[in-house]
Amino acid sequence: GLSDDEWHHVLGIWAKVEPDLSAHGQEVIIRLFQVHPETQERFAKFKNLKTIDELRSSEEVKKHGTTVLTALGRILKLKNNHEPELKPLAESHATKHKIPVKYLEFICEIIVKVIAEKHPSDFGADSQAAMRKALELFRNDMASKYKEFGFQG
Ligand code: BLA
Repeated sequence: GLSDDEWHHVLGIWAKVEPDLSAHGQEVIIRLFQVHPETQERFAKFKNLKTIDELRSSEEVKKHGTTVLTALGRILKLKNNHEPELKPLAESHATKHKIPVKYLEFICEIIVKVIAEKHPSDFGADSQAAMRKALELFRNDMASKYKEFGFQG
């Protein structure tokens, strides 16, 4: 797990993200699809969006970005005790969406980059390191739950 000090960093920067969660979420999803186009293929509902303009003007993309960051925020706020929140997410991702752990790594890296771009003066080295650690904890626990649900990830 993370120390109290590390969680303090994580939740401090998250408080800066939250007032504009949907803009952050939209940017994360669009960036994910641009940098790793194979991830877009996982979404039946986004397969028709071919250009950056189509992605930018899609309310559905914005909505999914908000869903993702809302879920992540709830998990982060539970700190080291995120299991009750994580379990249903791991189940849907293992059995229904079948999202490889590699893709979780992709999106976590992009989340750090997007926050760094939008909050250059509030997301220093210590905060970034703490956020990376929190996201690694999230991914590792998703990966072990995946196995419980019979998905090798
Ligand atoms: C759906 N993803 C969801 C849902 C939530 C998240 C809460 C809706 C409820 C559910 O189906 O369980 C949460 N998604 C997250 C979180 C992250 C995220 C917390 O990306 C990352 C921090 N899911 C992934 C990744 C992909 C993904 C990396 O974690 C794609 C590469 C896909 N999530 C995915 C898909 C759906 C989904 C395909 C269903 C979308 C739909 O059809 O509505």
